[in-house]
Amino acid sequence: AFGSALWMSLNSRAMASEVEKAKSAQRPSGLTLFSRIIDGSIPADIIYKDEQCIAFRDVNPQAPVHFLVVPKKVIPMLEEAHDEDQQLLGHLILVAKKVAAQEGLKDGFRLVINNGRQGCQSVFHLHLHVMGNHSALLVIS
Ligand code: TR5
Repeated sequence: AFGSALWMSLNSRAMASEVEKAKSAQRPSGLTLFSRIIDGSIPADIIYKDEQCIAFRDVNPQAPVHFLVVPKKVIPMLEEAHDEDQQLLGHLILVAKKVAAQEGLKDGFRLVINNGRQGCQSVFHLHLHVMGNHSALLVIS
């Protein structure tokens, strides 16, 4: 048990340092890629929009239906969301559900948030992946 506690402690320290690296390496100086999609300067297949968020198809789909729900507010990663973002985070999940229904995902779907480099996050503007119509065993990487 001690060995495993030690491993967990070392491992969580290593993960924390990876997250720090991801933050400093990826923090955008200007608009994020997804802000550019939101402002229309980069094209995307937009399937939903409201005053707080947008949904568009993932350019590299990992399932027959794969779209992203992205808040207009730039929160780089889930870890940087705060209590004041509670309403927005709830809204994103409800929009994910609504757009999943709009996309015909009647038999269920997966909702994924990658947080930080160790969590396989590559675009540092918070987003929810919604995936459906395929085996639930798929892993996003
Ligand atoms: O790895 P994380 O969780 O950060 O997910 C980022 C997602 O953004 C990936 O699934 C990418 O395939 C997706 N992505 C990347 C680009 C892009 C996109 N989805 C729609 N449109 C995109 N454009 C125009 N450009 C991208 N680089």
